[in-house]
Amino acid sequence: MSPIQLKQQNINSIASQLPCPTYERDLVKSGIVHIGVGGFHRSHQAYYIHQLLRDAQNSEWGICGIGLREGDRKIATVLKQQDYLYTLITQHPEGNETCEVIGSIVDYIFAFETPDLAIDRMAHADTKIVSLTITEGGYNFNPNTGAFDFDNPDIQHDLQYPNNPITVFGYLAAALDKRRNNGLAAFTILSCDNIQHNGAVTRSMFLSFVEKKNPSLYNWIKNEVRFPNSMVDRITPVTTQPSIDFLNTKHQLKDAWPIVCEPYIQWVIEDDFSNGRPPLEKLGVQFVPDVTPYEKMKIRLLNAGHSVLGIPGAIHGHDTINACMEDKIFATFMRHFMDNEVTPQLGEIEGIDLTDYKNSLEKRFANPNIKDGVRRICSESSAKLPKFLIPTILENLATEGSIRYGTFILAAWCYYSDKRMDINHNEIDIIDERKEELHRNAKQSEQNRLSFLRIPDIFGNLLDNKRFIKEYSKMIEAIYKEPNIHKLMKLINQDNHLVD
Ligand code: CS2
Repeated sequence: MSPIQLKQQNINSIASQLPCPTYERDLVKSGIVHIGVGGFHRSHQAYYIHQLLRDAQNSEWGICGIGLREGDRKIATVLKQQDYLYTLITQHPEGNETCEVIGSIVDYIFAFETPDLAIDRMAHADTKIVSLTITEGGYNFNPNTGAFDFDNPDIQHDLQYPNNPITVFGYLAAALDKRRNNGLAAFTILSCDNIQHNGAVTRSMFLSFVEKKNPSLYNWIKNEVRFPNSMVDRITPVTTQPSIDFLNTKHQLKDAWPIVCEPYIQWVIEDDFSNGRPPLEKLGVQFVPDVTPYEKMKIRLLNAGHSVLGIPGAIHGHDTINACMEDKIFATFMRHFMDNEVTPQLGEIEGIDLTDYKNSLEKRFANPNIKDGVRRICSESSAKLPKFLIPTILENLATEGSIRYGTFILAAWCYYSDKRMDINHNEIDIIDERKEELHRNAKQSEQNRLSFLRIPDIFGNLLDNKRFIKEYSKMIEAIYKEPNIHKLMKLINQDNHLVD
């Protein structure tokens, strides 16, 4: 049998192979507009909404995706060809998988080419929520000062041409201005990125932008728009050809961009919406008054834990996170980092047993069927580490806590940015907007041990701390003398600091 193209008109035939949407997708309204339809959005939020449409037959809360960047052209094309349908492949640790066709995305606008359509959709009466996954680096703030970066040329552009925006801030402002002029209620802005206080950060950045642009709109937004904080979680590796082939051969399905994910899924949100919300509590989403402790726990343990494995993993030549976890030295290092450097900074979290949480993270990281690439984990480390790892080091410096695991990762990151080569002399393919700048600074380390850290908007004021400098310098010296990552991690694990 030749494979069937994933498309709405073929749903009945596909349904004999795989679970498919049973709801009338034509009748579903886009109550949610989502900016940044990457793999994570499709394994997480779109999956929750799919279940809601399926189980609760609630047709108000479908999703219209929006792509702002040129790089979104591929997803725009693929989704359109497939009537916005895609397959979600959940990989269980035991080796089996479950597949389901997801139908909650009912439209997609490639705003890069048609900005007006995107603004109109956000300004439409049906739209109640605009949600975002624009990556940790997308919020346009200087982590050192916390201030909005007005020097960004795209922001300058959006201030000058409000009706033809480029950035997410320009789009949100244009759409909200339209709603206000049309007498419509504001939508909620829901950030789903891995940033602590993601809603509050979005609010403060967006208000700084709008204040410059339009003071009366600023007051309206300040009073009317809610920005709930949220914690999101589901490990979603980059889709690779074997997953596409698997659907083809095992299920006779032609899907150009399926999504692979782990079984674990979690979403914790503050119940603070401007204009209604979907009844996601029916699906296990937790609504809490304050999400901060959950966000902090997830970002500092899971996301930082990923980088703690991924950066030395790349130098050592491990390709995936599960390969890092199979390596006892790496697994021990990560657990020590979590126990000794993160846990003391977390305190009590209602309803959470931190030991269970860390044990479950170890299992999730070790899932051999997820094959989460170290390349993905290390991508955009310049945006991730200032949010995932450096705050832990700073808090431990302030409280006299242990810093050696976190500091070693920064030293390893310097070596990685400098040499771009693993210990077997294979090139490391670094994806990072700032990789050249990192490389320039890192490569002077042999002459000046601290050179890598002289990027204040990444490393903040770490350089002002003598204890940190001492520990970091020893680590740099050790790595450059003998880049035997294994040996060094083992020494650190054994409580042998590399520091006298
Ligand atoms: C990862 C996240 O890219 C990363 O650094 O830690 O994408 C992670 O897989 C998700 O946040 C899981 O919820």
